[in-house]
Amino acid sequence: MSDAKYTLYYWPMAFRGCFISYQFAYKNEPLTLAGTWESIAAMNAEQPEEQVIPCTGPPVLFEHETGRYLSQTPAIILYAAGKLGLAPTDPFETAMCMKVQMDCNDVLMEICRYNGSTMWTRDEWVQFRTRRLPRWMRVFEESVKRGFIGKEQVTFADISVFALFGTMTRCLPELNGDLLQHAPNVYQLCKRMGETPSLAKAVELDEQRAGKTYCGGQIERRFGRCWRETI
Ligand SMILES: N[C@@H](CCC(=O)N[C@@H](CS)C(=O)NCC(=O)O)C(=O)O
Repeated sequence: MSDAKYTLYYWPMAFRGCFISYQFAYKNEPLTLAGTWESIAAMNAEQPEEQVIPCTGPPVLFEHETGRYLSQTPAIILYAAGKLGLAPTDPFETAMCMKVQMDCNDVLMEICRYNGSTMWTRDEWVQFRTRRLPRWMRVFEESVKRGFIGKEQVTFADISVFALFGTMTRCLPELNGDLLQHAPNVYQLCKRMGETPSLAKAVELDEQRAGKTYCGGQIERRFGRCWRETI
């Protein structure tokens, strides 16, 4: 029987769920990963009034001891970071980590086009890749330079940045060069984090579980087409 104190409900891929699972993994804290394509689709189809926590989509964290559920990635990370010792003690520094984490969340929303509400066209993808994404990368690069992330004491923000760009470049390796060009310090940070044995193991499990699936569904298939047409 697992000695995990928490269960994470998410699609069987890394995308947004790994922002949470990597926090646990980094600290070698067991976490049960739950969710199949069918069960998460069923969870999303439930009415808010009948859901364990009213939300539009996972990740959802379940705390075994208290029977409580929490949704929204930043809220889950903030809560878990407190439990795992990954949040700074100074409230302003914690808020700064949240700023970085929510920057990551914004990038995810942009890259998955607000959960596939519109599909990438070749031109829009080229625009995004040549303008908006480099700007985002520079935002994170400047965050390293200003000491918000990448310090000796690893925080939930560092792990979030790894979850964002480590996963993005693992699943879409064509973007490795973009990250190296626009955010060399972020590239190095992700490399360092990825070499941590506990995180390396979690990434390997994600790779075994879902291969290089990035955000799943139709939007993922559209990515494939954008790549073929632009590279
Ligand atoms: N703001 C939420 C977004 C949650 C979210 O969009 N989840 C996706 C999976 S990555 C989903 O399944 N959404 C279904 C939907 O929005 O209908 C968070 O940060 O957790």
